[in-house]
Amino acid sequence: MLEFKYSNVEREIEVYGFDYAVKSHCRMCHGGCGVFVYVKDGKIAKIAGDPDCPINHGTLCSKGLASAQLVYHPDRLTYPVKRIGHKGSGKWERISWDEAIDAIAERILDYKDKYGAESIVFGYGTGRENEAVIYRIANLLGSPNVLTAGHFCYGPRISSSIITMGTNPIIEYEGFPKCIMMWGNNVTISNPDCYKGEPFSVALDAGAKLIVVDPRFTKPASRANIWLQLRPGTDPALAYGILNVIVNEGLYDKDFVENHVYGWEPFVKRVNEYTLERVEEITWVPKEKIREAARLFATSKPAVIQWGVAIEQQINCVDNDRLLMFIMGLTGNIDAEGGQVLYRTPPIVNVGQFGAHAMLPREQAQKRLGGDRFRLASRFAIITPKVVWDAILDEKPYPVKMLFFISSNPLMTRANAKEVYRALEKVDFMAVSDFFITPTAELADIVLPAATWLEMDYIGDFWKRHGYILPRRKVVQIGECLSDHEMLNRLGKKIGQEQFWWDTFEGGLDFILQPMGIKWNDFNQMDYVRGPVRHFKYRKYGFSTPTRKFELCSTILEKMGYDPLPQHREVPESPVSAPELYKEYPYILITGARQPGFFHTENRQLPWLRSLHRDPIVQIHPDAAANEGIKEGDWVVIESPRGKVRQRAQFFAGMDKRIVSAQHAWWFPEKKDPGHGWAESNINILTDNAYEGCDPTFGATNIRTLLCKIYPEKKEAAHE
Ligand SMILES: Nc1nc2c(c(=O)[nH]1)N[C@H]1C(S)=C(S)[C@@H](COP(=O)(O)OP(=O)(O)OC[C@H]3O[C@@H](n4cnc5c(=O)[nH]c(N)nc54)[C@H](O)[C@@H]3O)O[C@H]1N2
Ligand SMILES: Nc1nc2c(c(=O)[nH]1)N[C@H]1C(S)=C(S)[C@@H](COP(=O)(O)OP(=O)(O)OC[C@H]3O[C@@H](n4cnc5c(=O)[nH]c(N)nc54)[C@H](O)[C@@H]3O)O[C@H]1N2
Ligand code: SF4
Ligand SMILES: [Mo]
Repeated sequence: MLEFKYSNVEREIEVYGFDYAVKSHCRMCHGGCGVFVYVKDGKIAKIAGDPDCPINHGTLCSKGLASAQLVYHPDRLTYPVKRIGHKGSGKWERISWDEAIDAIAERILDYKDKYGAESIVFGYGTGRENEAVIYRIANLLGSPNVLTAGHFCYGPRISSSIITMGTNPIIEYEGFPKCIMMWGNNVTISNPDCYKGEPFSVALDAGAKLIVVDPRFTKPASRANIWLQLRPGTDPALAYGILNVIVNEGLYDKDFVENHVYGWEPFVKRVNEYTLERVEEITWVPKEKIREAARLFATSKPAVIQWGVAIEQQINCVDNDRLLMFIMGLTGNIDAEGGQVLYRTPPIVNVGQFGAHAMLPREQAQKRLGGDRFRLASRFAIITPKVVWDAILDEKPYPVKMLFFISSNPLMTRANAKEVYRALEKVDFMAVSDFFITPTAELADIVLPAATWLEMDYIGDFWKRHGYILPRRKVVQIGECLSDHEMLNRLGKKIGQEQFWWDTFEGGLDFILQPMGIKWNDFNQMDYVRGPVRHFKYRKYGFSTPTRKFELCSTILEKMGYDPLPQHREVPESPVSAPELYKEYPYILITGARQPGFFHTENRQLPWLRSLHRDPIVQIHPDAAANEGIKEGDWVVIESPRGKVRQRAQFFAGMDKRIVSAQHAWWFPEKKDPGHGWAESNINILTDNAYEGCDPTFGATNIRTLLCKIYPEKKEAAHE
């Protein structure tokens, strides 16, 4: 049995009278933190951090600590339901699992027969460790359309790293980087993907220098040696400014450039187009500061970039990602100790292989919605949501008849929410798998009750790039809830895919582990497994790209007909690109800075976490607020050309007066009508998804940088 090495688990059990503890890994966010789950009388009594876990070293965030409030929440859906009234009526009837799976299977087979498998769209949100099963069922069915958050989150980072250097470089914090550049990220709140805030904080405490690139004075910015307070959406220009200094002052790694990069000359030419004077004008960052930051970063070894999603939710998405990788590469930090390592996972069936991408017939892949336009995204099986809404609303290029969302709340989280609503209202049939009947689920025909991370066995983190896999262990069973893996395992067998699924999903876990020569029952006895860690592999093997080099000029993008070098594009709605609109909407709106207790639309029902954030908050500079007649705490209206919503004003002097920063994903589960207030404060009513505003290669929507006006709600009432 597992040992509880340095922790005081046995003592806790004795002193507090728990019955036993289960060692597992949290997944209230993207997951990874090691936990002990204490059980008393068959119920989860307490969750605590596992000091032996190399991911979190015993630390946990508020969400992890509050997990039991999710598991036992009285509003949770604990059995399958079907809608009995009209869409949005809020009237549901209990059905059995067999009825639910049969009804969904019947619809799938019927639409496939009449309109082709492409008329069925599977969807999920951010990484919930179910993407491998979702792609598997879709690919085996022949549908090329899986709608994820991947167009504007993580997908671009992974894809652009693959085309540049073969895989995604991850910071080796245990190698103690000497300088950290935190770019559009706030890791101590967000703990995203492969990262947790704790190792970052430990590296800072150990003396690492810090450069923060953020329009807002965040907590990390308050600890920074240099804060680059850029105009939102101008990241590529700023990155080019930094590269300009690195190239022209000869601060780059000469061996790396001579032997390992592709496209150096055209790249240098492009770099020289971005003079520091031009960059200062575009970005609002003084050129001296850019120079200082470039020198600090390039002369500290090792140095790393802790990058975030802010740079991906813009028109420059993929080019932003690539430029940051160029800074890492040219300063010699790729695959260096304490730099950004191209980790290997243990030998397992990876997400792509499990997802059965190779089994999607070519002619079906060619039907992928938006595939002609967003060619890089399509190569990685990713689509932008608007193509789905268009296919439902206009039936172009062909009709989409069925949606199956498994762990997503797109009405709240995708751009142009009013259009999303119209599409969800119109679609012929929709199934949803979730913990609650969310505003999106209210528009479904069938809702399936999903199991939380405490209710399933799973191989945690096997989709990540840090090289670890972590056993997640089932602690309790709630009602009839099933993991997404188990429910899709059942559904797959009903739609002609019998030979590709298992008796129970434990067979799927065995399949993933097969290359290691072990089964789930063996892995279940382990703490974790990590792939081999080796540095500078490219010196021996080259990079895993078409040229075997680190590609500054992307041969893959060039072949697809794109500019092979990154460029700065002005975001479509900005004071520069839309001066007339700016007169009417005189603030730059940024959205979505993460809040500790929530995970997008999640956790607003959980008492501990809601008590951290009671109302939706928009930050405004006190001078701007004075101009608009707004007092701190007022409910205000934020309005863009697409609509308006209400949030409460919080004064924040740590950003330019021309910027306001609004929270995203707000709905009100405490409102018991079927809308649950989805349109009141949902900032995505204001965001845009027009094709012209999307990243041309990936279809990322511009949800971070828009124009808006803001005024007291009282003023609005007086006008009406
Ligand atoms: N304006 C604006 N919009 C944004 C962002 C922003 O910064 N600004 N950020 C965007 C980003 S980066 C992302 S990734 C998307 C996220 O978008 P989504 O993933 O759609 O957002 P969530 O609210 O996390 O929705 C997840 C839903 O799945 C349920 N759920 C959680 N875990 C599971 C599970 O294991 N199984 C099942 N079946 N259900 C589960 C939850 O209850 C919740 O209802 O939002 C984006 N939207
Ligand atoms: N608690 C919590 N944790 C989460 C999530 C959550 O909802 N809640 N969501 C998860 C998901 S799916 C994701 S993708 C990650 C994202 O997590 P992070 O990558 O850390 O992103 P954010 O906190 O959204 O934004 C980071 C910073 O970007 C800044 N920013 C805004 N616009 C710009 C810009 O144009 N340029 C630059 N350089 N900076 C800008 C904001 O001011 C903010 O401080 O967090 C994950 N973790
Ligand atoms: S950071 Fe994520 S994995 Fe860690 S405790 Fe918080 S919610 Fe759980
Ligand atoms: Mo995300």
